[in-house]
Amino acid sequence: MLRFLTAGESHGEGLVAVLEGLPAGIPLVEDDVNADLARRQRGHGRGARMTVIERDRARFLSGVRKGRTLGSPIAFLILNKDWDNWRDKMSAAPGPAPRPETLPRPGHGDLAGALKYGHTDVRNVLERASARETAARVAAAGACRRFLSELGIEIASHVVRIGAVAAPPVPALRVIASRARVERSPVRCLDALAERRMIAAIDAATRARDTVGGVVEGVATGVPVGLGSHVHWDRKLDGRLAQAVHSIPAIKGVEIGLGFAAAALPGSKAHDEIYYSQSERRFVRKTNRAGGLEAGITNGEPLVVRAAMKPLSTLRKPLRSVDIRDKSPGLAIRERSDVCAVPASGVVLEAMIALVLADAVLEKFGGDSLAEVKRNLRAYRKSLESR
Ligand code: EPS
Repeated sequence: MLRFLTAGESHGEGLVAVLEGLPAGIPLVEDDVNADLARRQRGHGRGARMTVIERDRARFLSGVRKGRTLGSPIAFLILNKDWDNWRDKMSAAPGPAPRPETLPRPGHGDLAGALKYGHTDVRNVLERASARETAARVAAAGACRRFLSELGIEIASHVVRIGAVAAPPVPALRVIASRARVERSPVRCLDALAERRMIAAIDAATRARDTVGGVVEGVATGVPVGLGSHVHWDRKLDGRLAQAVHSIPAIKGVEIGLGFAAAALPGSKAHDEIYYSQSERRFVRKTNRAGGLEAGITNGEPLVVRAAMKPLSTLRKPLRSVDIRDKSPGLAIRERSDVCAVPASGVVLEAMIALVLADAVLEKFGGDSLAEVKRNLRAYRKSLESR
């Protein structure tokens, strides 16, 4: 239904995304996308690249005319300001190669990528393994988010853990209602006490020349019953979400609803009992332990997805490594990087949720124009009321 590709090296000239399959007639301006790009750059613990050098903005090269999508592929271009500093090292033109980087970082793609692709310079791997690529995803997802919001589907995220500091749980509807507050927090956390302790944890990691990971939670409200399907493994929406979220760099775990905690509970405490609301004329739950998904199908409750981010693998006090040229021991390469990118990863989590949901919506409700999708969704909702 919906397809998207990204291209671009971290210190190349720029990033490109192509999104194909969005219907025509969606109101869309570059600022819709740029707002998300700006959110992705922020967060306590980001390094000089994000805070000083880049000011990400996407240009639409195609697919949008006079503020509305055309139904044709939308191409996004984000230029890297850092390119000016890397032009010589990263140029596509033939010429002398700069000194190769040969001491792979444990935890990064450097070693496995170099072995797999036959590279003798790990820069040929790390440039694309960099989380810089997520800016292109966020741009494409910004268009999906605009589409979904036309259908009453809203997506938000917040940070629920940084290192050893956890924030208390927040109901999905409150996360959506508190979006502005999340953005005012330097760590995108809704709890003031946890926020202070998270900032302190990042500062401690900075002082120790270390890095720190965490957990982000993404929620989506207004999601209709019936996205995804139970009938086949690759149509299950929980599986599709898990794949998409796991593909975010440094994400090592994905949970939906109670997630891993459900394994420790008895069945009587792990599910959401079913009620019928006469006034709303729909089936309702008083809890949302399933995180809005049962058997791979959305059940009409808010979607709740968490992602665990490992501490970034570029350390100012590097770990032991081996030189891939002569196998001699050494310390891993030390790059300028972030101490903590957990707040930013929440924005990327929202992006992946938006891309997966937009695809699932189009699968269920089809339509070449926004008006057609809305008509199909309205008719479906009406049919549910008469059940
Ligand atoms: C990254 C290293 C840092 C981060 C980068 C991801 O970049 P640099 O090496 O240029 O300082 O800032 O993140 C981004 C550029 C971004 O847009 O999120 C890495 O090695 O993954």
